[in-house]
Amino acid sequence: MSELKKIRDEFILKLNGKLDLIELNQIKSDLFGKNGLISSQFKKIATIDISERKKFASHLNVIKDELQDKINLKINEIQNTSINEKLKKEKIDVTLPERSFVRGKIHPVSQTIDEISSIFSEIGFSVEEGPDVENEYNNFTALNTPDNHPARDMHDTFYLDDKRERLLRTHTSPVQIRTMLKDKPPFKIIAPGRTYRSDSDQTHSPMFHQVEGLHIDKNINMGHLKGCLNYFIKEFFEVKKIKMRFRPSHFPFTEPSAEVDIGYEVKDGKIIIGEGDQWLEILGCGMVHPNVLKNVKVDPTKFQGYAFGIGIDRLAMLKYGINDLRAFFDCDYRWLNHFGFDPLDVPTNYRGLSR
Ligand code: 2NM
Repeated sequence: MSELKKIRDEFILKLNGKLDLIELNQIKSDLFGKNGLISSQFKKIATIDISERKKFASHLNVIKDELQDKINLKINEIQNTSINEKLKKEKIDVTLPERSFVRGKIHPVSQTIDEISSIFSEIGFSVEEGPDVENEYNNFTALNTPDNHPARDMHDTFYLDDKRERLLRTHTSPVQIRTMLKDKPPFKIIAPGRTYRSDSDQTHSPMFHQVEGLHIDKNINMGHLKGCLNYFIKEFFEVKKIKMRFRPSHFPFTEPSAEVDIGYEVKDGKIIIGEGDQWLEILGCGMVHPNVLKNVKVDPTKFQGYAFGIGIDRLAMLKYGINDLRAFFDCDYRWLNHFGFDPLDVPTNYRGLSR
């Protein structure tokens, strides 16, 4: 029997036995590896007498193919068996109910801040933010609020140290101060965010939300302020017409100052904004006091403008029919599920601002 036939018979016999993947790979390398039996036979071809060479080479090729095919077949068999065993073990029961999951909701205050930001961005305001922990200068002094002003009282402000240097901001005006100190006029910004006052009852929470606006340029007057607020209120409440009145008021940081009321009526127990003869106070505003501009190195003979402050929580309650302020901050999941917004829902007055 030729040497080739001996190799062939020996390995066919081996390959007919029960083998695992490791044993098969061993056989593969014994035959076809660098110094494998078949590989060595190929190297031998050149040394064989020319008359025998062709016959030997073709015989070798046939045996090589046979062994290779046999090994591949075996590998396939093993792989199929293991897949079939897996399939048998891991049956999928398509009749099982789906796994439940909970999707979060957007808090009405977050939703309202997004809406307000997008309304103001439409008319050229950009959004600025600042820290909740402020210093006394940014929160009071720069804003023309003298040392003895009632707003500085212990009962109102949360101070963070005995020297009263650090405090929780009582409004977002310090953001406007920071912006005016770091940039040059003109300014057209809004500052939404958390604010803090030591006040807690049915209608006051010690933490609440405000958005303040500031527009400083050459020749900005109260007409611009009225136009801006009128546009905002109509957009926010999604009404075509609004009744609005300015009442004289006082803030240390504006002169003149005003409070703005909007007209409403109650129909079938629901508040309707823009009609009726009832008045609802919704914001404070005025022309920025020259002292404030001087404090932030803006020349009040060249630049002037208006500012306003709006309470966000109450606006959200009005728009979305929520009647208890405290529920906003209870973190009651059932409440949020009811009053919250779907993260993937596009609000009716969506303007392309992304969260
Ligand atoms: C209000 C009412 C009136 C106000 C003023 C400023 C600043 F920094 F520019 F001086 N920011 N916000 C302002 C003016 C706030 O809230 C009721």
